[in-house]
Amino acid sequence: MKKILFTVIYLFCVLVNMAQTELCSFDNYKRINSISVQQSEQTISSYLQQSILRTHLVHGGIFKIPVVVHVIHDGGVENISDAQIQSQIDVLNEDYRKIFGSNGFGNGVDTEIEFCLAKRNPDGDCTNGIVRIKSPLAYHDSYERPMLSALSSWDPTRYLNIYVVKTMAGGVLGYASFPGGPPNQDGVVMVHNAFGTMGTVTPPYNQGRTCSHESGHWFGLYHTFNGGCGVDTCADGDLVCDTPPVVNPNFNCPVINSCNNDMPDVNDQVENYMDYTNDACKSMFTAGQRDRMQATLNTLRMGIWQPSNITATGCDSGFVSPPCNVVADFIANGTQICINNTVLFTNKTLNNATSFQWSFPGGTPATDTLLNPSVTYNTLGTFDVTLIATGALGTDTLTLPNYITVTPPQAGQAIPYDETFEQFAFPPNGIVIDNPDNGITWERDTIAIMFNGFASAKINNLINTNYGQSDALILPDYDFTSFTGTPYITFRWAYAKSDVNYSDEMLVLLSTNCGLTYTQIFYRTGASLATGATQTTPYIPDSTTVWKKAKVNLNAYASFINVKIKIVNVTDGGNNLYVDSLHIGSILSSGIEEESKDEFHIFPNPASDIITIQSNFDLKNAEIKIINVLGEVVFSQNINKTKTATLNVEELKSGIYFIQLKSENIFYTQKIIKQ
Ligand SMILES: [Ca+2]
Ligand SMILES: [Ca+2]
Ligand SMILES: [Ca+2]
Ligand SMILES: [Ca+2]
Ligand SMILES: [Zn+2]
Repeated sequence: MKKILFTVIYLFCVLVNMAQTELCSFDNYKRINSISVQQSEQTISSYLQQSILRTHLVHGGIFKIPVVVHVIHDGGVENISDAQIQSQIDVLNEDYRKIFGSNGFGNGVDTEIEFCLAKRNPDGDCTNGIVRIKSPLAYHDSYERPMLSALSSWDPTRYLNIYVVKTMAGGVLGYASFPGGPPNQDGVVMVHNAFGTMGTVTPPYNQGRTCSHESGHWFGLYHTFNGGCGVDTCADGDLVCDTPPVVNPNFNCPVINSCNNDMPDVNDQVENYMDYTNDACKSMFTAGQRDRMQATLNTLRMGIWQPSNITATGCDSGFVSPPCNVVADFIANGTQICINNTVLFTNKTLNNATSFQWSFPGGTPATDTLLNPSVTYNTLGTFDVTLIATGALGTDTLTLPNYITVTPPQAGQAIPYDETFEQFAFPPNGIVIDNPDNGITWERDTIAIMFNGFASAKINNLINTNYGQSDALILPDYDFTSFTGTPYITFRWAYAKSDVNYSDEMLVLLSTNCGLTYTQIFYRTGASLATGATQTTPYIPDSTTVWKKAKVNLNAYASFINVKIKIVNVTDGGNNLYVDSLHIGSILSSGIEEESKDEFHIFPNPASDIITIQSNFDLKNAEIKIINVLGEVVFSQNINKTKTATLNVEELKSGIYFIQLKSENIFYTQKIIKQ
């Protein structure tokens, strides 16, 4: 197939952000998981205080860490070779063991930690410790971290899970979890071109040190610049006494003395793996860092290095790996579905299978040989799925009995639908609240000046510390088929931020396949969400005029008898978000409500070559993706600080696509037809 070429032409002047980017988003993880990090910190610190002997003497040997590498790719060069993965494991061992003659032989210490690609999986099957999965999650954003674990994860108390992805949002090279954090986020995520020392790696992050850095976080280390200079060189900063304090991340490989509160006052330790300097600059962990990591291994990560686990994972020195037969494995994106919908199967077969034979009783197609097939179920019932995988040594068969259940969709209620939150009962009118953490959630408010009447729905983000948590107003299911006219969803909202740097988010999600997948139809955060000035006190709308109007055309869903819609708040500890005057139906033509101008124009549609995207907002750190009907990303391009961009889709196959525009302040999807 001919290679698809795309160009992005900026019609407006593009300001290039010259500031150094964040290379590792661990500090974002730390902020979001601040409570569990504090708890783990207490465990690590108290172990270090109580331990009179050096912790590694308590253990008296080498801490071996079984590793599984999940390569989450999109079929391109990011599906890196076994040799590139092994080159990263080799660097980890050189750096953590301070191997003589290697790049890791700097001024630091031997941490007595060793890494081993697992030779047995959690079921005891033979493996090379590498899982390869083709998935849209190859384009990674840190909020999708639990989805990576749901796709592929080996028991994190027994394996260090390392994910290698194609791209990471914001140009980040990697990040890691802290010990004792949420199990579905445990491990390290790395971009493929900073992983290992060969193949796809690109300078100056081509010597495997990003992974040495990220696994340092996983063992309980902070950045050397954590908390800036601080006052006390032991109790502040990275809580390691023998790393000199550093005020800001260092890039490249400078000679610099950024803090003068250390005694004696020495230069920043730019050679330390836990700074942001280039790979060639980095060569050491200190004794204090070794002790912190070993404290973690003696407390929060006790199980992983126990001899029984080392034997079970095949990482004991006496174990000789035989050639491994394939191990068939797969996962579906949904198993309880409505009739006439399409299920995506993702192949997770281990050990380099060369061909696949699927069977889908009740599905279309009934058989397939693709890596990741999509199967439509037009028959009611409960159905098995079977995969026979073939490799060099033979075949393996996996049948999941009664895996897919197909039911008829239930007709929703007729529209129009209106809710003004005036009645005392909450949630009203068939609305259900989804509050996964059983903490702060949507409530009825009667204090603010409402857009309509005396009450609205509100969520208090100001006191919500469970950052990243979603709370949804799940609206009743609707039947759009009996409605004549163009259906819209409109509502009013009010919001103010509490901090210039952080903002909560509001999303509206819609499903036409009984909840199998949701499409984001509306998104606001930051400046595009705020209706009032940033304030650290509770935001209370003081007039009807501050309320902004959301309006989304739902005509694309007019033929569905079961339409699910939810309004979601994703908290970042910001401020109150209010929702009122919810309406699903025609646009009210009272003459009082002036419709806000549409904020995006993507034209022409249908298109044959050049598509223009115009926005009323400056698109900050935006990513444009073109996604096909299977959900596969066929194009992605970053733009920054521009209002207009053009794409050339000349060589794209004819058909239906979605253009997805995502930036710091906006999310927008539009269906386009390529002629
Ligand atoms: Ca220090
Ligand atoms: Ca200093
Ligand atoms: Ca109201
Ligand atoms: Ca909640
Ligand atoms: Zn880091």
